[in-house]
Amino acid sequence: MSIDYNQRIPNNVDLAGDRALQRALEHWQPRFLDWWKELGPSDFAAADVYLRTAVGVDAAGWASYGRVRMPDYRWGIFLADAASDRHIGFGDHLGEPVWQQVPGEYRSPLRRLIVTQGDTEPASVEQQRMLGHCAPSLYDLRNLFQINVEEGRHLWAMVYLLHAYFGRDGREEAEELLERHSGDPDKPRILGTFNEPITDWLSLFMFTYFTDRDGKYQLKSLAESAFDPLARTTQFMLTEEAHHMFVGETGLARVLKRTLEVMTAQGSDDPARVRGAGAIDLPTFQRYLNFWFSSSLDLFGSEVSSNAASSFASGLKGRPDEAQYTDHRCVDASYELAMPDAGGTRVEHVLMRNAMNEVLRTAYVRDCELGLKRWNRLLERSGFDVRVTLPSARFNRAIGVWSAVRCDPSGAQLSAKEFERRKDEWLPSASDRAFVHGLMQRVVVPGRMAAWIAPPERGINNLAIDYEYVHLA
Ligand code: BYC
Ligand code: FE
Ligand code: FE
Repeated sequence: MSIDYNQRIPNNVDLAGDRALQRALEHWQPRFLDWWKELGPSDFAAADVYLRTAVGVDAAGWASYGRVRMPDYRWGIFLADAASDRHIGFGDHLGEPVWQQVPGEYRSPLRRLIVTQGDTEPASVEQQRMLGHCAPSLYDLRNLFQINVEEGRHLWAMVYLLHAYFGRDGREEAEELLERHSGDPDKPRILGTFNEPITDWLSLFMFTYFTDRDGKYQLKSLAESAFDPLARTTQFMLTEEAHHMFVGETGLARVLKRTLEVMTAQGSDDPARVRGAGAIDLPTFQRYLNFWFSSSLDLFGSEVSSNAASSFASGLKGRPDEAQYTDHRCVDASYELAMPDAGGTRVEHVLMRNAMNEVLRTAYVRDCELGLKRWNRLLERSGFDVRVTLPSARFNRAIGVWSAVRCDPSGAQLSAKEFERRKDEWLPSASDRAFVHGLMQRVVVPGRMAAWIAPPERGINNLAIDYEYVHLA
């Protein structure tokens, strides 16, 4: 079904055919807009932004570009086309037809998954709301706003499911998605990373590389869901997600490129001299990476989780690309897990179903490594010996078995006191943050870049890099 843009809420779910649902969502719409005005991008409401909007869910329609003011963006409900004759691909219901309604016994865990997913979307917009004021270029400013409007749409995607399939509870949850706020001491967002402040662009690029990538893995596992409307909506969200991770990967590559230019010109990788030239030194880059990677690892939940086991068993949440596996039930399969034990480790065999969070996390780590390989090729070519690395998954964890002990980035355990003493070597210190903040100067001349970042290799949608991607009012 094509997207109907003549409706107040653009959609491809025949919203007009269900008056009660349409009214309920039209009632929620002004609340969303109020939230956007209050907690979306600070200022810039009058700016014309070169944005991508979906006009169809197929390859031809999902990326249509034009100039839009953000408050006029057409947030809507877009589901990937239904696959005919889709069957459940994993768990106890393997091979049964997928569900178009929520089975009563799974209502509450399914709602919890949808609410948790939905909560992250507006959280990220809240986290990023001040960044427009210190964007390193108009190109980057546009990318930030593109991500922000799409995360707003991802909230719509989950709110649609809550309204359409969860009755009164769903409507209440939809209200609460606008009432919790990132970093709010009384009503914080659900997951840890989404309460961390993002007030500089190095953090934004780390977040879009590492945290949006958690989004990719979670969405991919929800795209396998037996609940077909959830599978279809997350499938379409994944097409938008690719750009968010692109911004992270290329943003970080551009930071490194600029740093390497400075290091080459000076013939030295001395952090103080790199900083003196207005670029981000590699140790600081590595500490930001350590922070956002370890925080994002927590988003997968505990290594051993009965929630994860029942989500898999009941067909609510599968594994990314479930078709790659041969055993889709995982009834007897086990998983070897290294646990901390008296300063060392011991291996425990746990049921595969209970280890699903760890299965996802491991796939995620492998995906994260690809970017590091590319960045390290830049470092290699520059002739310097330094490399960037992913810290051990045991480092700086707040969730799961490794949260009980302190480890250094190599994974070696140390005392809490020792960790405290050395943590500024491994995580951004107050002075790192002050330095990075000091670099964040706004650049608004088309084609110009802040001194700490190299220009992108190409513009958006084949436009020039010096195209005026945002026309400031
Ligand atoms: N922080 O059995 P456990 C995205 C809680 S990102 C705080 O270990 P479970 C995006 C957990 O909620 C993708 N709390 O874990 C990216 C539970 O609490 P309750 C977001 C945490 O349930 C960038 C308790 O600990 N999508 O889209 O197996 C920009 C014990 O739970 C954390 C999803 O996450 C944490 N890090 O798995 C914009 C998918 N981790 O219920 C957007 C939906 C765990 O006992 N969510 N807890 O009070 C899920 O699949 C699961 O809820 C989780 C946790 C994987 C998050
Ligand atoms: Fe999202
Ligand atoms: Fe995203």
